[in-house]
Formats: sequence, structure tokens, C-alpha cells
Amino acid sequence: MPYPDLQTFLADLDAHSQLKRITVEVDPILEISAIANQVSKLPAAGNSPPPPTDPVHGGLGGHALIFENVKGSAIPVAINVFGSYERMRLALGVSDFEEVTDRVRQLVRPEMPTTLIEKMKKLPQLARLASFAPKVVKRGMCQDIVHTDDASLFDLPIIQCWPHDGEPGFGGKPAEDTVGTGRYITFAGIHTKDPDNGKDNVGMYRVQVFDKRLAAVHWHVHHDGARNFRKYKNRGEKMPLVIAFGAEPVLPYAATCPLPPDVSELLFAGFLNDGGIEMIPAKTIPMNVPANAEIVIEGWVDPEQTLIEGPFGDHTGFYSQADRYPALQVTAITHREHPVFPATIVGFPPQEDYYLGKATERIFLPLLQMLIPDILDYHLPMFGAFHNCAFVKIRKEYPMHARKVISSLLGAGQLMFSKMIVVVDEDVNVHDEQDVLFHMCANVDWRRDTVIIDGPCDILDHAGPYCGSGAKIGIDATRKIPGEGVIRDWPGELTMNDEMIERIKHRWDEYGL
Ligand SMILES: Cc1cc2nc3c(=O)[nH]c(=O)nc-3n(C[C@H](O)[C@H](O)[C@H](O)COP(=O)(O)O)c2cc1C
Ligand SMILES: [Mn+2]
Repeated sequence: MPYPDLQTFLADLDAHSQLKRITVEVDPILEISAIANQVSKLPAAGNSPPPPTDPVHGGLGGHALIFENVKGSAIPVAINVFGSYERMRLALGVSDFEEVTDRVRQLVRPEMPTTLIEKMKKLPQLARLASFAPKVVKRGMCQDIVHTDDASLFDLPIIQCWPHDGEPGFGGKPAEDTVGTGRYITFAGIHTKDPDNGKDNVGMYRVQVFDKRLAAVHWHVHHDGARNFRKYKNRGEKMPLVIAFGAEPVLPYAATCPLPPDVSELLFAGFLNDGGIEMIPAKTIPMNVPANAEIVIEGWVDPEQTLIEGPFGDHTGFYSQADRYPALQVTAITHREHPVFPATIVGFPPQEDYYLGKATERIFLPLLQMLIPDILDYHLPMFGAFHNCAFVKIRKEYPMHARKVISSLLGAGQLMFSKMIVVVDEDVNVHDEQDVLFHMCANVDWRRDTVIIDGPCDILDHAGPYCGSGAKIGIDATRKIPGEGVIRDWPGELTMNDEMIERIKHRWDEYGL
């Protein structure tokens, strides 16, 4: 079973020898980040073998860390909590991501009951579906202590991740107006509502601290938080916003998931949690907040006020450039007694976000296959930092089949940001980067088998000519068939026959090898 809140999760990580407590005083400015950056590259804590889908990089991630003595704040900082396969599995309450994948598969491909008895048997399953919706309850520990007029972001141990974060003018953009600090909220769910239909959305977006009650919210134009905000802006209304830290560990994970705009992350978290996320009314805004959160920030986003947000050391391994983002006016900070403040850093991989991404890669395969049934499996390599590279496996059935899959992927949710897509045949292990690149290099005629196409890019991509737009390459690394421009016979690939493999297996000791 998943955990009811962050501290229960941390206690269980401790019991699994997955947690280290740092008791000496540390600086929230760069020191915590520098430590976490190194720890994320260490061998994974405990006895946690890498999954077969990631044999090379899967064994990293060190320990989850709690810094108990953070300069300038009474609140401890937890970091790298989801930063290994083992901890990510624990957060989801499973021993293998495939358990969740199977549940998703059943959800999207339910077997239709035919007889009345079968229909009756399905009823409890339907009732269970209803139990995944968020539950509004009366009280919640996240409001044990309430600060309104005396609320200050500076009371929280908000970290600075990289040396030039928030530095005016660094990376080109001049600081025209109010200058922010280098401190960023990095691991929280940003809750917003669609003003037209009241539907909830939770996304994980960084938030830069400007002052005691002033911050900037960095949601990308493509994401649902920004979409909701545009609607408020068009109405000329202020937007209520909640920043929630902690709560059920499936909740911050769900906030990172590439769900379609109309699918609620709270509902999906309830599905992962096998029970609805508990919510309570906020103190100062017309929103609900997660009852079991460690800390909650409430506030309003003013459609008329923007701030120069950034630069920020990003998951691309580079600083993303400063730009204008909406300002958040904080109206309340509430928290449980003795809260823990969760944070993360991003940067050259592997970092904590790699494991969130890998869980999503596995869990969303059935949904991707609903959109593009041709896809047998896929792999987002660590070096691709999510959007830069996707390896995809198909069973080719007709000429230009790989091209069809490339075109489809470039229109599929957040995979549309992919800068390079390599399609391989079904006998290639798509999780083995050597195997994919071997077949790519061997099978591709670069003029014939590639397609370059312009499209939307991730806002953080710095290579394209404009922010958010650039060129992508699709590479057909499958063996070519008639109709794909091949004018010669395609050679057979080398494999030993089964009889001989059996024979030498039996005789291996005789060889004295
Ligand atoms: C650690 C981490 C930090 C992220 N930071 C941002 C961010 O600052 N801005 C953003 O738009 N997306 C960010 N993302 C990605 C979004 O959380 C993700 O794309 C999510 O699906 C967006 O949800 P939405 O479409 O409901 O807005 C981050 C993801 C992770 C794992
Ligand atoms: Mn969403």
C-alpha cells in the first residue's frame, strides 16, 4: 500500500535503510544541492537490483537525505526521496512498476462482461473507481498551524540549487524590474482550477521566491496550469493557487505525469493510492488543499503582474533563460506541527527526476499504445533528459510504418517535444542503448531513412532558433522492405542456430573455458 503522508514514507525509507539523516548545520544556499547532486550519482542504497529495462543506469541514486539542521529555518529539508528505482517503487506501493502498468491496462482496456453474472462481478470494480475521487474532509494536519498576516516564505528552508540561479542579467535577459532571489520551490504540487468548469489540475512547476509574500510561477505555455491561467486572464480575474508540499507520496508524482488536460491529477493520484486523496478547504482562497500535506502556501496570481523569472539550473543540464512569468501574492502559509520541507534539484542526469520519468515511461505505456497501437515498447534514455531522445520498437507491417509511428509520436501528448525518435524492429532490445544504436548505425541510409520536421519544443530546449520551437529528427532504423526505397536485397542478421548453442552449453566444461 502507498503511504498516507511524506513523514510516514520517510520513516519507512529509514526502516529500509534508504534514508540518511544529516545533523550538522547546512546552508540552504547551494550546500544541500551540492550534496544531493553527488549523492544522486552514488550506487543505490540497500539491496536494490536495477530493473531489466535499465540494467546500465538503474543501480544509482544513493540515499534519500534529511537535513535536520538547516541554517535560517526550524524546518528540516528532505531531498532525493524519490531518487532511486527502489524508492520510486516504494512511493507507489509496488515491488515493480509493471504492477501499476497492469492496473492502467485493465482500466483502459476493460474486458467487456457478456453474461449477467459477469456484469455483477464487475460492480465492485466500478465502485472502486468511484473511490478514487478526492474526498473533502473537515480537518487536516496541514492546517495545524496557520500563518496569514505573519506568513513569510523566508521562514521556509527554500533552497538555491545552482550558483547563477536567479542572477539578474545572467544568460542574457536584463533585470528590468523587481529582482528575485536565487531560491526556488522545486518539489511541490501547484494546484489550480479551470474557471469554466471548476476542474482541478496539479502540476509540478518551480516557483522563484522574490520576497516574503511574492513569488513567480514557472509553468510552461504547453502545461495545464498555464492554460488555466490564460482563462482567468481572459476573464480579467485573479487566479487562486495552492502550492502543496508532501501529502500522499503518489501526489507529487501524479503532478509530474503527462495526463491529458481534462484528466485530474488528484483522481490519478487516488487511483495510484487506491483511495481518494483527502482535501480540506483552504483558509484564504476558494480552493481545496491536500489535508495530509506537510506545508501549504495559498495565494493569488495577478493577471496584470509579471516578474522576470530565472535563470535556473535545469534538468537539461544547462541554465534555462530568464523570462516573464506571472507573480504570486501569498495570502497564507499553513503547516502541520513539525513539518518536513521536500525539495529536489535537477541537472546533469541522473537526478531524482530521472526515476519519476522512468516510472511514467512504464506506467503510461498502455495509454500510449491506445493512441499508437503500433508501439510494442519504448525507452527514454537517461542522456536524452526526457525530451531529447526516444527509442521506439514496432513490428513492421507495411512500407513506411516507422514514418507513421514517428508522425504519430510527434503529436502524442508531451512526447511531441521529442527531438530525436529512433524506430527499431521488434527483435531489438529497445532498453539496450548499444543494441539500438548498433541497429541505427547499421540499418540507416541517412538520406533515405531520416525525416526532419519543425514543431513545438520543450520551453527549456536551448538549441532551437526560438524558445519553444525547433526541428526534430525521425530515424527509421528498421530493416527496409519494398516500397521504402531499397534497391538491393537486405542481408540476414547474424545469429547462431539453437542446436549449436545447446551443444556448446552442454560441452562448456569440456572446453576448459
Ligand atoms: C522536478 C520537476 C520539475 C519540473 N518543473 C517544471 C516547471 O518548472 N515548469 C513546468 O511547466 N513544468 C515542470 N515540470 C514538468 C511538469 O510537472 C509536467 O510536464 C506535468 O505533466 C505538467 O502538468 P500539467 O500539464 O497538468 O500542467 C517539472 C517536472 C519535474 C519532475
Ligand atoms: Mn494536468
